[in-house]
Amino acid sequence: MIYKRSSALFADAERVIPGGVNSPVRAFKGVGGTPIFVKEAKGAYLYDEDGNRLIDYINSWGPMILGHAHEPVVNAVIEKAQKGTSFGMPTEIETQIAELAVAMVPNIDKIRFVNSGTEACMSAVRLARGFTGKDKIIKFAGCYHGHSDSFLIQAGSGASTFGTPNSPGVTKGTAKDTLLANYNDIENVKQLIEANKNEIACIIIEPVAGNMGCIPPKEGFLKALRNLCDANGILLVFDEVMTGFRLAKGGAQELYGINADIVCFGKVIGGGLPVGAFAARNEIMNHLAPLGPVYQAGTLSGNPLAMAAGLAMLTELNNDVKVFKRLAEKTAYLHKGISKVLIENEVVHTINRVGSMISVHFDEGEVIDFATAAKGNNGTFKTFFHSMLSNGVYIAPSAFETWFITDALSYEDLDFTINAVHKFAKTM
Ligand code: HOZ
Repeated sequence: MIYKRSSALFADAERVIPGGVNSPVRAFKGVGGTPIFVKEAKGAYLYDEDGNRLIDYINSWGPMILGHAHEPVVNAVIEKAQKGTSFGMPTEIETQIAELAVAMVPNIDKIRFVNSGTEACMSAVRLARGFTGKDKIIKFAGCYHGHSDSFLIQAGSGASTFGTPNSPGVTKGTAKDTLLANYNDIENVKQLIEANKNEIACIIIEPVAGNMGCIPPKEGFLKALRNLCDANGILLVFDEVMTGFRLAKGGAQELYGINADIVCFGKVIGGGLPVGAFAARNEIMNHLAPLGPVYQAGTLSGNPLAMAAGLAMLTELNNDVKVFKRLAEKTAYLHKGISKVLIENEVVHTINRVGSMISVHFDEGEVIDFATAAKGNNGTFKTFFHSMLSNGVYIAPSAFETWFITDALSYEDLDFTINAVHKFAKTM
C-alpha cells in the first residue's frame, strides 16, 4: 500500500500539533511508521487519504458499534444541527436520552452527561469521595480511566504503550491517594483495604479490562469486589466506557449480574460524538450540584448534537433484540479463525475475548493482568500490525488496546481478516 499523502499530511500536522496527533496512540510510536490519515468511512470500512480501503477494527476505539456513518445517527445529527448547535440551556432531548439510558442499564436512577469518558470517571470519583467523605481510591494496574491526574498511576492504553504509566505532572499529593491493585487479584485488594481502614472512598475498575488488550474478570472476581465494598463502606465504580451498551444493553453489570454503585459511560453512548456520562442510584446522584454539594459542570454537557447522536444510537441498540448476540457470534467466528491459522503456523499466542471485544497477545499462557499483558512480544505485534495493515486490515497501533467489533462487518470481511492473519503467519 502507498501512504504518500498520509505521510505528507503527518509532516504538516507535526509542525503545529504535538507529535502530529491529538491523542498519543494515534502517532504509531508503538509500532513505527506513519499514521494513516482518514478521509472518510462507511460501515465496516475506512478510506484513507491515499485511496486505500481498510477493514476497521478500532471503530473510533469503540463507539461505532453499528458501523461508520450509520444513517439514523447521521440523520439525527443533521436534523439537530439545523436548529442550533449549542445553547448551554436545558433541552428536551437530554431527558429523552437519560430516560432511555436509565431504562436500559440496571441499577441506576439518574444519569449526568459530560463530554468524555475521562470527565465521567473523574466526576464519578469526586462524587464517591463527596458521598463517603473519604479520600483514597483503589485502581488496577493497566486499567485506564482517562487522563485525569488520579488515574495516571500505572495506567494502561497509551500511557503503557509509551512506557509512561505514571505521568510527570501528577503531584505526589494526588498520587498518594490512588492505591494500586493487580487486576483479578482479590487478595491484593483485601490487603490494601486492610492497610487503609476507613480511608477508601471507592474501587474503580473496568469490569472487562480493555486498555491492556482485552482481559476478562476471573470467575467470581467482580462478585468478590462487590462483597468487599459492601463490608467496608466502599463504593464500587464500574468504568463501562468501553463495555457500556456494547457487551449487553445494560453493559457488564447485566452480563455478569453485578451491581456497581456508580457507572461511567463514554464511546457508544455518544454514537461517535463527544459524550460521557456517569450514573447511580438517587441516594448517590442527589449529592451532585445543584441538589447536593459535589460540584460538576460543563458548557457543552448535554450538547444537542451529541445528545441526538447518542439517542439515535441507543434507540437502535434498544430496538434490535439480537444485536449483542450477533456481535458476539461474529467475534467468536473471528477468534476461531485467527486461532486456527496461528496454531497451524505455530505462532505462539493467546486470544482474549468477551462479547465484541477481542485481543491477540503474542505470548503463551493466560493474560489476566498487566504483568501478563506486558509480557507479550512487542516485536511480533509490530510485524503483525504492519502485515495486517498492508493487507487491508486496520487494528489498533498498540498491543495494549482491544479490537472493537462492529455489526457492519460481514462474514466475508471476517474471512478477509482471517486470510490477512494467514498471510502474516506464513511469514513467521
Ligand atoms: N487511549 C485511547 C484508547 N484506549 C485512544 C484514543 C484515541 O487515540 O482516539
